[in-house]
Parts: sequence; C-alpha cells; structure tokens
Amino acid sequence: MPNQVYINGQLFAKEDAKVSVYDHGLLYGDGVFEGIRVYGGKVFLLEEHIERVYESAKAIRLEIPMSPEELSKATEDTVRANDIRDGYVRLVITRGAGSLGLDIRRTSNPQVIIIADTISLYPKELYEDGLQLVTASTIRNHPGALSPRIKSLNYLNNILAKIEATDAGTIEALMLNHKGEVAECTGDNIFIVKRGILLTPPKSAGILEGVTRNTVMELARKAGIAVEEAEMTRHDIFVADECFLTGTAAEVIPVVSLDGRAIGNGEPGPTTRKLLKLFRESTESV
Ligand code: PXG
Repeated sequence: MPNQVYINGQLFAKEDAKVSVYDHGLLYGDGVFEGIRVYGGKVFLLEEHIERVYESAKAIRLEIPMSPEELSKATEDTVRANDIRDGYVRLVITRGAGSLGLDIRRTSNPQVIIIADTISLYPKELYEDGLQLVTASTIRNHPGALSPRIKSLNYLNNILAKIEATDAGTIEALMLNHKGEVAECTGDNIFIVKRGILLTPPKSAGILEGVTRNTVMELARKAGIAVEEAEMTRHDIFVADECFLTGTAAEVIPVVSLDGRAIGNGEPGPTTRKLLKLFRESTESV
C-alpha cells in the first residue's frame, strides 16, 4: 500500500502528512498542481509536467522553493519509496500558511507535496465502445479572469461542469469558452478527425495545454497524419468523422456522441484507434 507522502524534503506516513489550516492553498485555492502517470516504474513525461508546474507557478507569482531538477528527483524518489510500478503522482505546491487575507506577502513557507498512489482509470469497455459527452452549461473560465493554462488549485470551474456530466450519467462534459467555442473537457483535451485531418482547439480557445495533447499531436505527425489547431464550435463535433479525448488519466479515449447526436457512424474511428495504440506503445517504450 502506498503511504509515504513527501512534504518539503521529508517523507511522512499518509496519516501524518498534513498542512496548516491557514495554508492559502486551502483558504483560497492559492497554489498549483500536476497529475502525472507512472508506467512500469517510470515517471512518464516528467520533464514536460515539471516545466508546466513551474510555468503555472510563475503565472501566479509563486516561487517553488527548489529547482526543477530537485523537484524531478524528489518525484522519482517518492515513487520509488512507495514502490509504485503503475500509478499516479500528484504534485501540489501551495502558497503556504499565512494570516487571513489575500495578500501573498502574508504567507511564508510554500508546501511542496508529492503523493504517489494508485490510479482509478476510466472503465475499460469505454475504450472499445467510446464515451458519450454532454455539453456543460458552465463555461470554461474566461482567460482574462483565470487562465485555464494555469493548473491551479482552483478547480471549481471544472468541478461544476463535472457535476453536470455526472448528473447526465456521463463521465466527461464538453466545456465551451466565453465565445461559445469548444474549449476542452473538465479534465481532458478534445480532438476531432475531419476528412483525415486531426483538429484540436488552439491554446487561445482558453484551455490547459495538455501534456497528452502535445504528445498525441506529435505521434500523429510522425505517423503522417495532418494536425491543425482550429477554433471549433459544437457543430464541428456533431459533423466530425471521429472524436476523442486526451489526458493523463484518460490517455486517448474515443467519444461516440455529443448531446445525443452520434459522431460519425457512432463508433470509435480508425484514426482514434491508431492513436490510442501509438500512445500506449509510447508509454511502454520509455
Ligand atoms: N484539461 C484540463 C482542464 C485538465 O485538468 C487536461 C486537460 C489534460 O492534460 P494532461 O496534461 O493531463 O494531458 C487536464 C488534466 C486529477 C487529474 O487528478 C487531472 C488532470 C490530469 C491528471 C489528474 O484531477 N487534468
């Protein structure tokens, strides 16, 4: 059982791994995080995740009190200490404890937390059958209010949309941006295939730039599939030939309907299947 949690250079038993109730991560959602996979004992795409967490931290003016190299090493050490072969790592960096009030100068001692645990995956049959999506009425955060590019501890925007998915009996919901364009899902990026071209919303649509998204785009290009970032509306998904989602937890998962309209022939398409295969191979070859 994994039960060793890293906090600021020390490993604690799970039940003793604690932060202050005055931590601004808890009081205000003031902090950043990452979700990373472990395959075969190896931390997958660690460098990319480390880079993103430093970028998220920079965007909220949070200085992570260690170097990227040190954080990478601490991540690998924590995975090893918990003997995780296939699992999940959660990095959390909070602003630290301080007096009440929003002023970041009232805080000190950011908490660098690393949890290495098992992962709960989407049901296996969904990779064969595809999942059904609904559009959430909750729109993605306006980038001018809180940029979705920051993977912050403030995930209520996504949680509200996820509640809508759950209420509708699905596991993911499509989120539109403030312009009504397709942005992403609550914890996954979205792709469509139209006339052989792979399309995904651009960063400017107000999305988290997924590490899996970038990897899949690269794998597709290497496989000779044309890839474009393009603004899209729900209509583009209704009339797409194929649709799938990407994410650290989901990997590549087919989508077969949106709001009750079948996408393509209502079954996972050949390009989706190919990219799922290529992605899984890439997790095995690291
Ligand atoms: N969009 C959003 C809003 C996300 O939160 C993705 C896209 C996919 O990005 P990656 O880099 O994973 O390809 C995410 C990722 C968790 C958890 O424990 C959340 C994510 C990933 C892993 C774990 O809640 N979100």
